Amino acid sequence: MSLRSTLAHSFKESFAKKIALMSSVLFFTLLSSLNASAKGDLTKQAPIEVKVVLGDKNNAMMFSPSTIEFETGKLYKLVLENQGPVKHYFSSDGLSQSVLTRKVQVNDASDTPIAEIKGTIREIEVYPGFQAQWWFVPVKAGTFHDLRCSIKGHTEMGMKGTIIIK
Ligand SMILES: [Cu+2]
Repeated sequence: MSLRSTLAHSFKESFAKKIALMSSVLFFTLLSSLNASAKGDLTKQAPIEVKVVLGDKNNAMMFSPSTIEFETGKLYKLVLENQGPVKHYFSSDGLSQSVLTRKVQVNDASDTPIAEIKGTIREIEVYPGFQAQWWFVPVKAGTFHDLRCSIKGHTEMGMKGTIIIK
């Protein structure tokens, strides 16, 4: 090999090495930015399940528990289960204005999802013997004494509660 071709060869080699290095740097930068966006998406966490029972078999007008606590930045799957013989609402303006809703999910009797509702939710009506799931991330702290069932007379008979977001 002449000196010129040796130089050309080593130049080619180092150029190829540089390209390989640059593309692996690019690849890892891309990978870590993908990771960062997955970590940054608060709606993609494993949900914390919280269950609230509406009414009971003796037709008591209550939420159980009637004080419900959440923390900002965590994903919740709030399961609203109506155990009473009449329909009930779960309604809190304070909660609805302090969360980012991912979805409301309704499952059939075999627990297969049959509907997902997306958008801002203000209140949810649950029929006797059924449940609905409200998936949300609280984004604002506060204490709200406005949880109630908005069916005529139910709030007055005790169907009310408090929501605390820390
Ligand atoms: Cu009610």
